[in-house]
Amino acid sequence: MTIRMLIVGAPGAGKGTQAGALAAAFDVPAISTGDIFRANIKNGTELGKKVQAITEQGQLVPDSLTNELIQDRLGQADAANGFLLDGYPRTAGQVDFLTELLASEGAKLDVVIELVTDEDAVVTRLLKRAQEQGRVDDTEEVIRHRQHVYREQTAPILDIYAARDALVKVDGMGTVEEVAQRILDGLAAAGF
Ligand code: B4P
Repeated sequence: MTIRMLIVGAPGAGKGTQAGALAAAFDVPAISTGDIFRANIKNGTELGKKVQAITEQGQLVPDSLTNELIQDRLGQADAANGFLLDGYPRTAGQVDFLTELLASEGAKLDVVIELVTDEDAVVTRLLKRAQEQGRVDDTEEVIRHRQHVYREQTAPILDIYAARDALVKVDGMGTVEEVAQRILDGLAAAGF
């Protein structure tokens, strides 16, 4: 089965945490723009140099760079029969770009999974990750800013997908296993 999915949620909602197993369940690659940016920063690439300060401050990388990256990644062979995008699109401009990119190949998104979480509880999750992994954008100040950016720029795009009847909302609070099961149940109820 070909399936093109997105997983969307506020910072710390559990997107990256859920993406691997979910993608494996549908036999598609999980593609995380955040992971790709972090790998480029770590490897000191030209792209990494351009985005390092932006991501460390919790700002969004400009659409032009992010869209180009996604176009390249979705053009790779393993994405030909579907994918799970994690953390993209995050702006209305990215939604338009992705819609047009897929339409140019006669394709469209099948389903968008929204993880719904409590803002204060996810700050606690992210501060725990800061202790374990030392991610530089996981300080309380930067987390609060990322939440603000999410409310302003990313949350509104969910209305676009709701209007297309492609949105599955899932309660993202609880254990990782509980959330994973709710996602599978939500997808099954939507016919996937
Ligand atoms: P992301 O990498 O997408 O960062 P994130 O929102 O924190 O999500 P992540 O997937 O890492 O964490 P998760 O919620 O799974 O983006 C980082 C930055 O890259 C952005 O700020 C931006 O600068 C840039 N960027 C990325 N995409 C972009 C785009 N499209 N356009 C422009 N800029 C872009 O998990 C968080 C923590 O919670 C983990 O420690 C996890 O263990 C824990 N957790 C998860 N589920 C849990 C549960 N059920 N219970 C307890 N803990 C849980």
